[in-house]
Amino acid sequence: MTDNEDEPTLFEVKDKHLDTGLRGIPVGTCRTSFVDSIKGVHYVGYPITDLAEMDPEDIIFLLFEKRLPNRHESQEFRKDLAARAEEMPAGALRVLESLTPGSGHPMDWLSLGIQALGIADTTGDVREDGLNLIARMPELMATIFLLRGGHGLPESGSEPEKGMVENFVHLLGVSGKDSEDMIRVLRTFLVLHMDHGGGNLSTFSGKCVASGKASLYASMSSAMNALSGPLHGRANQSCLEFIQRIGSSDPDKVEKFVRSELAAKRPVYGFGHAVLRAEDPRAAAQIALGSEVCPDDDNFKTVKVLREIAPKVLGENPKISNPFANVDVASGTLLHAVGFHKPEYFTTFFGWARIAGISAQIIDERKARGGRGVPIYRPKYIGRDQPVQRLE
Ligand code: HAX
Repeated sequence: MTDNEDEPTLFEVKDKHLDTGLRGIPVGTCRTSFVDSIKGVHYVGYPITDLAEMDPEDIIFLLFEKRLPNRHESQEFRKDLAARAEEMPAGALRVLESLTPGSGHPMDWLSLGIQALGIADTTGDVREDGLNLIARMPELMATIFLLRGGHGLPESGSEPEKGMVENFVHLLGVSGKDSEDMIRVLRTFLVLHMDHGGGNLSTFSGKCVASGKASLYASMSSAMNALSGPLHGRANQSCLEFIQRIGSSDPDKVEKFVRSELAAKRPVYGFGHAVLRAEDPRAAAQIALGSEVCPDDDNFKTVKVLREIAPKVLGENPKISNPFANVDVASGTLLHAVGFHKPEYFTTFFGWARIAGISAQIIDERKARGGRGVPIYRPKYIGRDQPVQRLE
């Protein structure tokens, strides 16, 4: 691993590690978060459950500055984000108006919207661009929701001083009692999804592209494309669809359903993880929130029963490294319960959240090596099955 004999060997790459998607192979350092296989993700050392109820803006500050803000800093940071949102080059989003409502997947619209904002307003400074994009996400998200639904551009003017989530809900035209639970669930959703170490596919992809000195917007658009895959961010959409297919909270029926899905070689959504080896604390946090916000929701009742039954059934198969609930087990159910009825939009919330963590990690990588930055990514691939051929 290292030419320097004084340094410990971190990992010896063997033939069996090739073609495994870099599983477990150390490639860098991450200052924003780490994932403990039992205790889950920690942001800058804080366990995620300690942060779940905090303001999303304060958590963005934490990921960028590597410390929580004091009250004054928190207020100033929110003002800064609001000012950046006011400067949004909203005309750039007209490109989304040219798309047919309902066409494609919302993640494709998100990726395109980010590129459009970048075309209009890249400063070239990844920190500036990251903060600008974070500040402008509520309006971009609301624009995507409304245009895709055939409702035209947001009618209510943007009010970024309300807060990011509050402004998004306001731009959707939701107000009063209906907006309260929506805001509560979305704020927690954003905090829980902002970062998850350095090696998850979307974060890694964003940093890879950024390492070639691409702009923050181009890097983030690539990250969103990576997130859109059904094995990655789009799993939260599949999870709600899975829960709705169960359609019962009768324990016997739930168990029968889980067994029949496994027999049909289909995934039991909301369970298992590549790194975690216990229930994801983000699942527990969302189930606790659901018990307050939507205890009588039918999907939520199914989630609670599934959380008990699925680990027992999955645990019978020794091949499955982690039979416990993951972050996606309840997130879609909560979003549905507070009024977001179309699961295909759920991954855009994940993307919105992740922009904070990925931006912070890109900034950190640009500062590495005394400001020279992490060099352009270039892992090694071993040539195989390619005998030298000479032209006659
Ligand atoms: N249902 C059915 N089979 C499962 C399973 C589950 N929940 N979890 C693991 N397995 C299977 C795997 O498919 C794999 O089978 P093969 O050997 O035939 O390939 C075997 O058990 C061993 O898998 P593993 O080592 O325990 O887990 P992986 O790292 O390969 O996979 C996954 C991790 C999250 C992809 C997997 O657990 C899964 O498919 N879960 C269901 C889908 C889901 O909830 N995804 C969201 C994950 C959260 C996340 O990261 N979101 O971004």
